[in-house]
Amino acid sequence: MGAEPYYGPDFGMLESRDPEIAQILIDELDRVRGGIQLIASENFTSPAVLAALGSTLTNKYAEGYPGKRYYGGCEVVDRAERLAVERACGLFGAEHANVQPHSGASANLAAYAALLQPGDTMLAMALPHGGHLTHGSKVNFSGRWFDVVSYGVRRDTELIDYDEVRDLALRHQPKLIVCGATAYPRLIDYTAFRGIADEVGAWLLADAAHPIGLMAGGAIPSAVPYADVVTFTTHKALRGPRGGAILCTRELAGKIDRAVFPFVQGGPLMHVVAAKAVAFREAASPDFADYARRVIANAQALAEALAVEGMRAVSGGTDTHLALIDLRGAGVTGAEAERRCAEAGITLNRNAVPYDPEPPAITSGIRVGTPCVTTQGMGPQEVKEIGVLVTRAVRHPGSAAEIRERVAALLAIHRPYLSEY
Ligand code: DSN
Repeated sequence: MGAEPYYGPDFGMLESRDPEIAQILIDELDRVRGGIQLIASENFTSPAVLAALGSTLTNKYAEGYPGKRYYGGCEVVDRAERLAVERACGLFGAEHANVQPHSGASANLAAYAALLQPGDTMLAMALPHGGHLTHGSKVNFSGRWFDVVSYGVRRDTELIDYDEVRDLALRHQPKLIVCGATAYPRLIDYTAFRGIADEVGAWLLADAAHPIGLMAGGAIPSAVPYADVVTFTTHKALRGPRGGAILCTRELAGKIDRAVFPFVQGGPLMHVVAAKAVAFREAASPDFADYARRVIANAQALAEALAVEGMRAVSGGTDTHLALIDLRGAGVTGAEAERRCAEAGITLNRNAVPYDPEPPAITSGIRVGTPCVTTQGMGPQEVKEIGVLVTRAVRHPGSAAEIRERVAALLAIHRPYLSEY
């Protein structure tokens, strides 16, 4: 193509002032551009998002909220936060948004702080079945501070067992029910969760970090009309800066805001807040709606291509941006598959499959996602080829060099961060 890589705003300045760090930026972008990125929780932000991130807004202390700050001189950054909040509410049809959480984990911590007291019972999806650390893992604050009851997926269908969720809710009477996952390829039935939460008088929190971009693009049903609180990250399929956010009902707005600041966080990262506003605006465009639909079509094409090659998708496929592949039939662990794919120029992560006999550091599965390759402009045809390459890399480690050549051929046409981006 002959186009130069785009290393970010003011890169020339960085190169002259700090060549060591500039070299790290070059090496990282070269790494990304030199392989296929299938990590389901990653994406390539736009240059506009990068420009907001690399801006002087990083300098400003703005503890508090627009119009109610604990520092002077916040009148300009207030405009950025108000826009971010307004755009988030408009994009998702939410009554209230808090755009300050630094991450998905701090968004969840704040949401729990708003709704629970230490020792209260919450019901959430088990990490080994696709949940998240902050959904009650013993090694996380959520598992240490709350009485956590976990639900999972059925052994036969590998789908959430809503009967089990209801039984557990009736038996344990949780104050909070959490729905949402990091490695669940199917749609979540928010109507069913709402019904169960109402039956036991629990709050319903949807952790939509993974599917939020698909919801923003209207490609899957939104959790917002059903959940009291929706937490999410802005950097996955949504394609914004690394960070978190919370949507909630008007009724919970004050509690959520006080939980984010001053309970969980101090000063917000105003450059990130501005970058979130940019991403929300981008996600409201018809192009983004088309992108969200293509992400799912690509994930389905990838899961099908892997299945044709004998690599089974958990639950038989996907409705979203990711597929979870069970490698037990292939006789390779997730850790080994991750390593073999990396050698062949394909980046993905090992992941536990439901009822996994292997420990979390090894696992019996891999998770593959299509937000990155779709941003690069790849479609089902290219993605099917990627499925063949993943299978070959996993099954035939000796063929890494040959696979790298095919990866390079795909990337020659679909390379991220070109100068004409
Ligand atoms: N680490 C994220 C993921 O990869 O799914 C979730 O926090």
